[in-house]
Amino acid sequence: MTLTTTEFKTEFTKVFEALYASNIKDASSVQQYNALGNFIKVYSSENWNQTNQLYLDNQVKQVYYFSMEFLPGRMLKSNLLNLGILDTVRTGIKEMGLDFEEIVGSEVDPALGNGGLGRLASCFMDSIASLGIPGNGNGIRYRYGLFQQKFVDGYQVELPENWLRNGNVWEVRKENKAVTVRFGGEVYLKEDGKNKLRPIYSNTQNILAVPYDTGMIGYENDVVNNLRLWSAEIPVEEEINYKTVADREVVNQITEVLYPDDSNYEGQLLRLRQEYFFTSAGIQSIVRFFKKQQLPWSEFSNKIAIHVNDTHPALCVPELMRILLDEEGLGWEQAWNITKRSISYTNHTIMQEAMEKWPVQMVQELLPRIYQIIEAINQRHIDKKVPLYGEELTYRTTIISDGYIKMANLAIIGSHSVNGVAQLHTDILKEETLRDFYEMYPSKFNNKTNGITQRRWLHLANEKLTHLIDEKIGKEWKTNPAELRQFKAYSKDKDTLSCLADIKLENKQRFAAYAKEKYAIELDPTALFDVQIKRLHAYKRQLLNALHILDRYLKIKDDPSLELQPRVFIFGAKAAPSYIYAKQIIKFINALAHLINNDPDVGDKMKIVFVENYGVSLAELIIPAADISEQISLAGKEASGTSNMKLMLNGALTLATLDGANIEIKDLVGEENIFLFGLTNEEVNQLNREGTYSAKRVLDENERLNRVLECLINGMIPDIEEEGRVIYDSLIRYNDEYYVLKDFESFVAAQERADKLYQDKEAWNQKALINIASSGPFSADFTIMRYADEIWNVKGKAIKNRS
Ligand code: 26Y
Repeated sequence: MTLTTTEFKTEFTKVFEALYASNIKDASSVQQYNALGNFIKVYSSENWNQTNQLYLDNQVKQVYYFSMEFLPGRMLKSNLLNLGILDTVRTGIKEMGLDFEEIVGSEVDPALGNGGLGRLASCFMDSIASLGIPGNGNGIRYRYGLFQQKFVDGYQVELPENWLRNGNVWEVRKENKAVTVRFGGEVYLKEDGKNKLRPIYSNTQNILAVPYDTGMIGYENDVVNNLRLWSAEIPVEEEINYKTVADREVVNQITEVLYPDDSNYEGQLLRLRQEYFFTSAGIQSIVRFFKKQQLPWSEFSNKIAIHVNDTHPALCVPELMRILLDEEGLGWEQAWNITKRSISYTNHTIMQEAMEKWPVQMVQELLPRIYQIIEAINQRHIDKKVPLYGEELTYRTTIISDGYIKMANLAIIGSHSVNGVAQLHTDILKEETLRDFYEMYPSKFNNKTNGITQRRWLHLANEKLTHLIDEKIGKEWKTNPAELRQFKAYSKDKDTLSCLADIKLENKQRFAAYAKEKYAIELDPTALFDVQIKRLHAYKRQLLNALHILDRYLKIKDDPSLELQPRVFIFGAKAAPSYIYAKQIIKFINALAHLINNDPDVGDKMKIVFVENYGVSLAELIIPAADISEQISLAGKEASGTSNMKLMLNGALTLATLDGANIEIKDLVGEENIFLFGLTNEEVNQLNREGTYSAKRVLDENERLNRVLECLINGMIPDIEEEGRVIYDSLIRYNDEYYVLKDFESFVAAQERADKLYQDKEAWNQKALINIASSGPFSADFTIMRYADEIWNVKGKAIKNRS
């Protein structure tokens, strides 16, 4: 299918007029965006339909990626790119006298996730479609996305994110595909006359799950897969039972808000409801689809792969069992084999507080039949494993213990594959966090290092760099990212290096213009741009970054004539609303920013920009402008990280601990092209084992650090009396759980190495180029190929020359 500019203009105008019955030039940019979205939907609908039909006709194996979070980002431009009509449409829009970027910018960025895990799910959707793999996303259509973050007096304030305020052009409501999800009530098992026990339910609350489908358009391959998000509604026949607003609220609530917390425990019951809601709806629709094909049950796991993105959808295990046992009448062994063979699980964190567990009583009351099944799975696990592994080990792996249901245990026992998201993370899972399971099921464990889609994170976010690469090495890298390594040949080419520098400067100017407009902060685009963008967590150590900034500030105050490499420090981070300490760090950094940005002694030597409401769209603005990528988590804590990959792909140099995927970045670029610092995972483990670490001693031995910490409590930074004290105490009184002080000196030394290198522009640009050229292996296309081959056993469309 080719589309000329003239055809586009004609078709687009038609769509617009049909929608708004008015003149396009008078329309608002939201209306223009809506019309363009509709045009794209129509343009791609044939492929969407055909893809579906093709999968059905050929009875191909399909993947279902279950995720509580998706962070797709704005979709207009990426859909145009993948359809191969970005340039045509852009030109057409321009010729019509409209502003393309303004139209693009009027799309609301759907924040249906918290952070890394949700964005990963969306990168995966892009790669699955682009590889022509028959794949589907399954999640929740939250009425409100992750809160909008505002700063008021430097404090984070959360506002509701009404992302559907202008409607959503991409989705298609499919009420004909709705299913019923059952909660609560009582259940008992009754002989059905055919020697089978069937459950009898009473007093259940039945909720209608209505799917909204969104096309996931593959890159120039005519494939359109499906992302299915479920919304909770009152079934029409039950309207009569909902007499009060409060009654109705209980139902609406299920898909009302994204659980805004990726660290702590809150609103447990609601979250459990959400998890069962989208899991049950998804599994029901899979089984319905499978039955339509009239294949024997033995074919189920040859046709269907169900992937659970962390434990949030782990109820897939008992739900599939329930349907197979209760509704389809299969025996336990057969149902169990089907379940295990179909389901696979990714772990994304080793942080104990993010390991999901539900009180037994809560599950019993909310999901009585599911509870019975979990109990039976647990009992069979014990009966089978005790003779093989003994009681002690087996009881450490049970699903139910101490009055809780452990979701990771359920996911591991009920699946055939368990993977971590970077090599170190997988090693830690095997050796520490999930060690007992590794002993029991060594062959289930495997690593799948995360990846990112180069289409969004380079092609769209950094078009100038894309053109430069195209010009030098051709376009092959777009479908085979390994080809990016060809770019290395230009690492000594002065012309290329200077183009690279110009592009970086332009991207920095673009960010500077944003900072000026939004925050009235003047930035010098020739300064070094230092970027840390990720959720706010103690283990990610934004605090370490801030202490280094404070240290520099003191140096300037001591000697205002000091020659320092000018720097712009950019932060983007949301804190979970209930995570008080994280919010205190935000306040501290904002107060520090205020002090430094307004101190005439500092001038252009240092500026701090803490952007509000960091998300996918802001990442697209910030990442291309970065010189340094801060990846400074305490070693062993960050499962993988993915901003590290995006920043590297855009030519930032990584300043990092040996944590998560940073280690793999180091292996690819070589130690001379990365700034490493800090404790290693082994060293952290050793310190933890010895238990002799004393933050106070580190402080006593380091005069410079001592001065920095004093500033937290001596009033030098206005308006942080409480926060400064709490942070100080976390470091000294509570002995610095994340070894911020221990790593301080080596962090500062790494920063000094970075400053020094930045003086030598050519050397710096060379390293930037090597980083770009080495980032191919982090393409999500490769990650997905490995999932497809090694876990899901699904095939993509014939893809040329990928290695
Ligand atoms: C239990 C619930 C509160 C919860 C909700 C969300 C627990 C965890 C999460 C999200 C975790 C997450 O985003 N983890 C990140 O996953 C990325 C993708 O694998 C990793 O790159 C990153 O290191 C990890 O922190």
